Amino acid sequence: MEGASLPGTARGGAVVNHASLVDRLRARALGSGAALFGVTDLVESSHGSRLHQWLTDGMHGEMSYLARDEAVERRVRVDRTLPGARSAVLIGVDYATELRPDAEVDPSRPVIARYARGRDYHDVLPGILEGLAAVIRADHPEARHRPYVDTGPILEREWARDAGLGWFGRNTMLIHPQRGSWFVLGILLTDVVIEPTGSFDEDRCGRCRACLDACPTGALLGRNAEGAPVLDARLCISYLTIEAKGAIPLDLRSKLGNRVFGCDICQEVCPWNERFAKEASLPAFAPRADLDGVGLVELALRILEMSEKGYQREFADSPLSRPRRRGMLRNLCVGIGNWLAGLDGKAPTDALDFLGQALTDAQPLVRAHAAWALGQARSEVADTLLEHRLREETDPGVRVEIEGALAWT
Ligand code: B12
Ligand code: SF4
Ligand code: SF4
Repeated sequence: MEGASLPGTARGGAVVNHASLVDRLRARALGSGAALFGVTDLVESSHGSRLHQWLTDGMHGEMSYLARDEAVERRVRVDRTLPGARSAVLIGVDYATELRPDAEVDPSRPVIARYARGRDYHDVLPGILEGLAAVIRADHPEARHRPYVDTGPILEREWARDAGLGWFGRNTMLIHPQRGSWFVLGILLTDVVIEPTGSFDEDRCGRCRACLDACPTGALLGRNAEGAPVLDARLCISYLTIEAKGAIPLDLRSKLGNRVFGCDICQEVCPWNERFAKEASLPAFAPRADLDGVGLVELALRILEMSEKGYQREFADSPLSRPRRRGMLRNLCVGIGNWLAGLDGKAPTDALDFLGQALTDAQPLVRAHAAWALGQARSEVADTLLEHRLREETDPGVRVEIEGALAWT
């Protein structure tokens, strides 16, 4: 936590000026663009059983990388990742450049989660953590370190809570009382003992339930008997648009609205963000110019014309690369379908043109979601496109989508 300096201490016979190390680490972190800083001891996770239960309940969906035995063990026991690990230095970096809610945004425009509007934080935070490692190395040349920014099985939020960076909100986000939750986390494991800065033990959600009420899909299930916030990732728009590889379940598509990458709703409504959030200071998080003010159809057409290689090149330094071209087109088709559903059969020509082209894309996933979107248009032109395609379509899954889309007539 942004906080006080601590007295020097003696450990293992050697007197080390921890106070000054913590102070220098804090100064380096804050000077490099972090908003929050803290240090914690590394003990076995006290919430390992919660992680096991979440996985046993299948709430991680297709994110099998979370459930592998080795990954679970390493999440609970950090010394499996860095033998002899004793301390963790945590940073929180603000990323939001737009603090107002997105709700009023025009439904013909895509909403992309705030963390993904600029450069990928996975590429930005490691540099700050390497700088912190250099500060430790100046005192302890033999020290071993391991920086992580979602890059390994680490319970980042739990260690961040233990380092004083905030509490687990009902939306499962780590929230800091002077910052809200628009920050991402990075962690540096080290085998050097550094004096901890103190954990954040309160729950400041009080009786508020704003995030639970606002979540469009019911993914937030409230706190369990132990007080841990529970999220069913399979229902979360963030999971559906970024992590899920296959079709978006039919009953959830309309709930996505125009959120085509990630979701910020449960943070937008949080009073701690309304009151305390601050804009990102790092220029890396400035929104990409090519996404600024772009329409759903314009962006979808641009991506449709790219190959997968071209898409990866275009979004190389952006989180948008993760769902790949086909996942992003899937999401855009759903966004366009939801927009068209609100137009009473008056679908604009460019939207129908795009969906007609997407209906012949090489990827069945794209064709399937284009078919669904055409069904939302409720227009003769859309039906003609669907009927033509049905004559040629050979993929059974896409045929089912086309038949479903035509079923309204
Ligand atoms: C998998 C994952 C997801 C999944 C699942 C999210 C989830 N809530 O579990 C999906 C794809 C849905 C997702 C979405 C998002 N994510 Co994400 N995600 C992760 C990841 C990689 C692992 C999280 C995990 O292990 N979940 C499993 C659950 C069981 O663990 P947990 O959430 O840490 O929960 C702990 C508590 O339940 C606690 N606990 C247990 N018992 C008790 C008891 C009490 C009393 C208390 C208080 C707590 C407690 O123990 C658990 C384990 O330590 C982390 C990075 C990381 N390595 O940690 C990023 C991370 C959590 N994500 C992050 C972000 C920014 C997002 C999004 C905002 C992105 C977006 N805009 O779309 C959304 C937010 C959705 C939401 N409301 O959570 C940030 C969060 C930063 C913050 N301020 O909290 C992280 C930390 C990445 C980072 N490096 O910054 N994410
Ligand atoms: S990110 Fe969106 S869908 Fe996921 S829990 Fe929050 S409000 Fe619900
Ligand atoms: S919206 Fe309310 S309940 Fe949800 S995390 Fe914020 S303070 Fe907690």
